[in-house]
Amino acid sequence: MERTLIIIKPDAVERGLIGPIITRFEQRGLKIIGMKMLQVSEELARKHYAVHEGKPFFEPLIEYITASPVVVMALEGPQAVQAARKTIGATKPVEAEAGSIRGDFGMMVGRNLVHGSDSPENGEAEIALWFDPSELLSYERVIDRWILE
Ligand code: DAT
Ligand code: MG
Repeated sequence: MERTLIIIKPDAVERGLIGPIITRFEQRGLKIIGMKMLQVSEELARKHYAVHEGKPFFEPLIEYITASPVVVMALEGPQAVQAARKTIGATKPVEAEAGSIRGDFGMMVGRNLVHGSDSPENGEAEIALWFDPSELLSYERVIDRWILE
């Protein structure tokens, strides 16, 4: 089983899209094993996006992700990273497939609604950055045998 970190970003929260976005992941069959709403500190934002430090869009990115509350989720499933990124769509919403979250709700790269980890290793590292172990749950869903073979 793989785990991935999802962030429902400030634009999605402000636009009232928390529910529809969570629904996409739920309907896909990904299991929510942690979820909370928080105001992101500048320190956490800089840590989360450290790989982009120095790029021209870095400071606007930090401003964006700290501008209003976010909802973060830890999701679990087979190939959860790839499944979630397909559900999210390409980084630039105009290039994202229709049917993906960014392809259905977004227009601009700096307002692209959702974050999803880009590898299983980063999924684990990002979940460790955003969640305390006590905030993560292990449970069986009775529907799992109808989602997972
Ligand atoms: P993703 O969020 O699809 O994983 P990423 O990790 O390459 O994309 O970049 C993180 C965020 O940084 C992305 O969601 C939006 C912003 N970003 C990336 N490339 C950008 C660019 N060329 N111009 C402006 N913002 C960019
Ligand atoms: Mg990324």
